[in-house]
Order: sequence, then C-alpha cells, then structure tokens
Amino acid sequence: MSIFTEKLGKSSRANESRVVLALDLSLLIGEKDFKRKLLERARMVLAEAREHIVGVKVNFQLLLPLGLFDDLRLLIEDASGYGLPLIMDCKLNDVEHTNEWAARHFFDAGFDALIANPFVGWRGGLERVFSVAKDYGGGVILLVYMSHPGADEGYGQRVVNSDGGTRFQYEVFAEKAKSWGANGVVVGATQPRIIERVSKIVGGEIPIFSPGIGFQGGAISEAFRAGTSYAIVGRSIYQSENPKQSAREIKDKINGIIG
Ligand code: NUP
Repeated sequence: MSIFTEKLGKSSRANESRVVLALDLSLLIGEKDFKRKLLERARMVLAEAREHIVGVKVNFQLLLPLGLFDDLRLLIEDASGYGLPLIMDCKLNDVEHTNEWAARHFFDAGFDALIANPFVGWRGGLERVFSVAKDYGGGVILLVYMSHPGADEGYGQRVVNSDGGTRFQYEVFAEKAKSWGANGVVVGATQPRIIERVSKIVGGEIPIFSPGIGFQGGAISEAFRAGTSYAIVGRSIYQSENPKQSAREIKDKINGIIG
C-alpha cells in the first residue's frame, strides 16, 4: 500500500469524510495584489473546510499564479499540518522524460499523489511515472472517464479487441489501472452507469474519485450508490458563503448514503 493510500484512509477515518476539496479559486491577473489575495482566500477556505474533507486537490488555478516552490508551499504546509493528503491535478499526458520530470517536482514539493492520463500508454509514457511515485510512496490516479460531455469522444469510444469484438475505452483503462497498480481512478459523477461498470472491473481494489458534483450536474446519491469512493468537490464549497457548512453538508449527505 502506498503512503498516499494510507494517509487518505487515515484522514478519511479521522474526519469521517469522503470529500476531496478541489481548491480552484481563481482571480484575474491584473487585479490589484491578486497573488496575495488568492493565497489568503485559498488558505482561508482550506482552514474552514479542513475538518470535513479527506484531502485537497490542486489544479492550474493555484499552481500557475502561486508557483510550486514559491507561495504554493504555504498551502502545501497547511494541508500537511492538517494531516490532509494533497493531490496534484496535472493530468500528465506527455512522453516519459517530461512526465518524469514533472512527477519528481510535484512529489518533491510535497504532493502525495498526481493525476495522469492513460491515453499516453505505458512504455515511454507513464511507466517511469509509476516507478518515481513508488520511490516517493506517492500515488498515481488515472483518468478513466471524465465528467464533461465531450468525454464520450475519447474515454467513451468503442475500441476493437484482438478477437474482433468491441468494448469501451474506459473499460480498457479501468483494466490498465489494475495491471499498472494505480492508486485511484477518476470517473465523473455525471456518469453513474459508467461508475458502476468501472467499479465492477476494479472490484473495490482501487478507489474511484468522482468530480462533477453540483455545478457540472452530477448527483452525490447516484454516484455513491454506483460505487464512487471519494467525491471531488470544488465550486460548491469554495464559492459558497460558508465553505465550512457546505463541506459539512456534503460530507453528511455522503455518510447518509454509504451508512
Ligand atoms: O473529469 C474530470 N472532471 C473534473 O471536473 C477530472 C477532473 N480532474 N476534474 C476537476 O475536478 C476540475 O478540473 C476541477 O478541479 C474539479 C471539479 O470542480 P467543480 O466542478 O466541483 O468546481
């Protein structure tokens, strides 16, 4: 078991939560003092929501303006001080030497896991990312089916098997997640039937992370009944007037479903 998986389990039990906070606050460049305000707001939302979440996911909205080894460090230190694992949503999608370089930077900076795109394949694609993650005790979470409508054009296309039959691309990716030793898969909360199918393939061995709740139209109840393990929630928490209360409500709703 990776250190990431252990840390995630521990914080989930401690906070009784299955909610990963997507901290995607954004301020426009040019707004006066925008970097300082962005960092302050992000730290404030995290401090408010911390007891009700299981981890934090960071995306370009914070990475680009704050910088991995600059101001973002303060947020990384906050999350780690709260015992919350940090996921970098970089969706690695390049050739090996670039992927490996990025992965090393993210793990060195204190991230516990990163998200990668299985479309690039194993050899010369993600193989070294998995081995670097192992060296750090970090996790790799694979995109299996994204939450937006256009996901059907790639993850949802039919692919031909060696025997001439067809199946869905996401079914192949769910199998790869198992054989590559992924620490999680992403399946959009907007696709409960696909969550159910992926859940059958990964068979409880790999947690399913589902973004797309609320703003993107996904429903907590349908996703968790279908097999989601953790919800990834951004705007419904950080845009709310009371992030603490919103995080708690989402957590309680999930706990009411999974019992
Ligand atoms: O399929 C995906 N859908 C998705 O929304 C994969 C993702 N990583 N995300 C991310 O999850 C998205 O970039 C954002 O950081 C978060 C969802 O945010 P929200 O829709 O809850 O605000």
